[in-house]
Amino acid sequence: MKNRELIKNLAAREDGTVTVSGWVEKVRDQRHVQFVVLRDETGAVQLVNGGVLREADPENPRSDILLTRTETITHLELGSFVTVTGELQHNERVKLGGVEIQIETIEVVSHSLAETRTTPDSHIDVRLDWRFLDLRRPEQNLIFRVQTTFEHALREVWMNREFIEIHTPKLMASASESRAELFEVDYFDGKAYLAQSPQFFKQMAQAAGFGGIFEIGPAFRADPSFTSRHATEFTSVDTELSWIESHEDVMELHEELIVAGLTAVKEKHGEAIKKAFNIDITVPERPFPRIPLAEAKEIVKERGYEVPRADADMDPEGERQISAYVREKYGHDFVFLTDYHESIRPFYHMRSEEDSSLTKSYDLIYNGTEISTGAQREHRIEVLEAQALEKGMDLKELEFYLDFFRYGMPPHGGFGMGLNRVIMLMLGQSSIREVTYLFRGPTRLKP
Ligand code: AMO
Repeated sequence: MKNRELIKNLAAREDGTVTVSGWVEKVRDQRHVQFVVLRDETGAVQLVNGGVLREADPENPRSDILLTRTETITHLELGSFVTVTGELQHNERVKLGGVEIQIETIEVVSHSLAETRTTPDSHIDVRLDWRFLDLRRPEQNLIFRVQTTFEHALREVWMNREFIEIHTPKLMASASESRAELFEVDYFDGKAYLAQSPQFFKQMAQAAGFGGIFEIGPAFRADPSFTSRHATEFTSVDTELSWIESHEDVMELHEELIVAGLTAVKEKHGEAIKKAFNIDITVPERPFPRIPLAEAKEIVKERGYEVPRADADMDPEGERQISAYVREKYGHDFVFLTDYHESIRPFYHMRSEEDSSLTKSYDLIYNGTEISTGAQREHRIEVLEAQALEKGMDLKELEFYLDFFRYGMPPHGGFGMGLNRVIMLMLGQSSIREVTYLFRGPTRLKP
């Protein structure tokens, strides 16, 4: 609509006739005056019908118009989409933005059913069943604006570095991560697998001579768990670059991206985030603290928590504990855990020159939860094959991937980061369900 005014722009506009469109958030139908709160994607405004007429008045030439308008408002269902034209008036006493609109005409463009399907206090499953209604809340809208800003800031870093954006296939012939979390689908006369990560294909871009690349796209994991941080489909932020000397180069790029993302979010949405979630966005100092995994486990143990298996990755409580330590000691929300034992890392991670039982890899922990895994990759085909065999992998199935390394491959590395987890932790949300547009889990495929 050409003359439609966005609600956020009303306060800065002069008094006069305006047209706004949105959905009905509240109606107060009093004897002599009616109030409607109308919300659009940018804000909410109070509409006033001062010309209430409850029954026809032959003395009043505008009787029909006033009566119809009054009845329309009396019967307005919450959630209906309407277009209103009226007189914008600045009025400091109006709490909602200091303006109100005296309604001249109101057109119900699309009616809502009258039932309340979900409220902010409804159970999360009810809210997800009615996700489109749940998302009408301004805090929910803010989450996705923040995500948009964050992604945009990352893209700017990649663009400045002249990285290439790639879109890798999500149908694959083999697993790229643990087979345990693999979705298998019928594919004509055979089987295909949903991509768990663009891992192999971002490495292919290195063999293709692309140098720096990135992708933001879906990843699928057949993970049956119901935790607050697992989804069966999530958005993976991936990057890979050539000619690195070690995983340290990957961590530096990672820091640059995180700092750019949080700076942009703070600048653009800092105030709104404070108001909606009572969270102060902090832009982290570089370099982020780095702690070898073995040392991190010791630190956590000294704090009274022992990670159950000595040869395993940090568990969630261990991650919370090490984050608490880093916050106390360095005042930092992020920590890189480094030097993972090869037994808990995939075959494609490069091993350390000093200690071949360790990998040149890291996990990034943010506010107590892992958001990322990164590494220098093994680019020497003989070593890569040996590592794959050691892990019991089928070289035949990996043949297409191993070929990438047989015709020249520069040293390279990269990381994968769960976008939904980053946004959840940034905005202090209790679950990945809150920050995923449409969550997918073991028992949720709808809507
Ligand atoms: P990894 O398996 O650690 O590494 O995954 C990278 C990041 O993806 C996110 N993530 C998930 N988010 C939501 N639900 C899930 N089920 C889920 N699984 C993973 C996490 C995790 O840190 N190829 C490597 C990355 C690399 O080395 O480049 C990989 O996939 O935030």
